[in-house]
Amino acid sequence: MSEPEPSIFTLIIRGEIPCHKVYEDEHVFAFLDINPFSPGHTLVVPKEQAITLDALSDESSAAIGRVLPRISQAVLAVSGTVDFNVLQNNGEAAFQSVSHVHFHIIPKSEDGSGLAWPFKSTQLDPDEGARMAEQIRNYLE
Ligand code: DGP
Repeated sequence: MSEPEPSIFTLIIRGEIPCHKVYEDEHVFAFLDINPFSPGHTLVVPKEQAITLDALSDESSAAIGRVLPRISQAVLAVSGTVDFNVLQNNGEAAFQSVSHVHFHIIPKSEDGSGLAWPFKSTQLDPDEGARMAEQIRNYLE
């Protein structure tokens, strides 16, 4: 099978497009978002070019999980914030614009910069909830 076209993040990881890098290890690369929601807004990206999180290997997932808290601590310390969101979009309808898995670390400051709440919630129906949870448990077995 032929290699996929490199994503813009793969080009950044390879050093072919400049970025403000903040972290790199064998599996993970992190840099400042070019369109920050707030100062310090950072993207944490697996070097593996999976498009969405559900397609990411266990190895890359573990590597991301290992460093997300530590990179968050650094972003918070430097941006002088305490609150933050970790945002991870998958698919166009879910606001993903770059087809390469990435986690946003977005400081939320008291002056209001950062993410605003755009989501609409509903009430979980108990029967539907029981059915859905059982199906997911079965799938995971
Ligand atoms: P998402 O909507 O979750 O796919 O977010 C993609 C983010 O990637 C968006 O916040 C802007 C950022 N981005 C896109 N292209 C570049 C780039 O070339 N450099 C940097 N630093 N960030 C980029």
